[in-house]
Amino acid sequence: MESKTVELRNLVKNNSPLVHNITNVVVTNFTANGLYAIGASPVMAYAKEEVGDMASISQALVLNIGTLTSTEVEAMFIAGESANKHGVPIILDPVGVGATPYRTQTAKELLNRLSIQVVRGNAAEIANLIDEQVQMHGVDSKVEINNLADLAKKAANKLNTIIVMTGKTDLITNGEILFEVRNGHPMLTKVTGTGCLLSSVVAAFCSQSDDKTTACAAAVSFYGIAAEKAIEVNQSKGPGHFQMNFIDQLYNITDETIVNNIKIKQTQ
Ligand code: ATP
Ligand code: TZP
Ligand code: MG
Ligand code: MG
Repeated sequence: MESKTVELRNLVKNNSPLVHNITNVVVTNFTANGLYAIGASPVMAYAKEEVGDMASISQALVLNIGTLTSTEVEAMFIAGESANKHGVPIILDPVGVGATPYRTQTAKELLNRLSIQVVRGNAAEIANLIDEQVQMHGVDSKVEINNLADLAKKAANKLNTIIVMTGKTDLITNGEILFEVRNGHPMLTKVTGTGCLLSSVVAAFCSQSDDKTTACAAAVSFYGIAAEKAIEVNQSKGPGHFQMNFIDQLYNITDETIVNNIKIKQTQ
């Protein structure tokens, strides 16, 4: 996985894939800056009059329901249908699914009506998508869930998509093979939007490979290594400096650092 991760990171950097994000109002700027830092080209477009055109010229589409409104949901379906028609991969971030019925119903409807290649969320969000009810604390998952690998595989099979289930250990599965990624740092949980930005980084990596399960694992590991390195230069200053240093590491991280720090294991 070392060479694959390095290769995909450099493909993103050299090809600057256009990533169309329909995302939430909390994380828009952080997501755009994070995508620039890895060498991708971000675009945020929400108007129903243009999202179909924008999705059609993009290399990946991210649908993030973090601050969804009915107008935005309408735009997500138009963009999603266009992406499907033009072979553009779709990554869904089901932020807060399980917190309110509207979020849960909307995410399920997106999965039913569109062909979605990857769902990236925390364990509670993934569980709630397949009706294994788990309590949500707003947009955060607060409950320990046992048998995370079984849950991820079940969700992948039931929803017919790749599942990227993040937390202390990240699990990536297409329902058959399963990768465990142990990179990352708890400080990522102290900065809003680190999950959302990861979904967009996953989108950028997926745009560069037909083997999307491997691309997801590579993206998640690369992202976690950047967090580990940001802590090393953070000098215990806290989340504010971490956020800044993390963006810098997404930009600066070397091939050698990736090779020396990668923690991906294929366990199934
Ligand atoms: P939540 O709302 O539950 O925080 P999220 O959408 O923000 O979910 P996370 O699961 O926090 O998504 O994942 C975002 C990033 O943070 C991932 O790279 C993940 O590996 C990392 N991460 C989350 N928790 C930890 C942890 N305890 N230790 C190390 N890395 C973590
Ligand atoms: N409220 C609605 S969306 C959002 C908040 C705080 C951002 C969630 O970001 P993440 O990446 O899931 O922590
Ligand atoms: Mg988080
Ligand atoms: Mg999230």
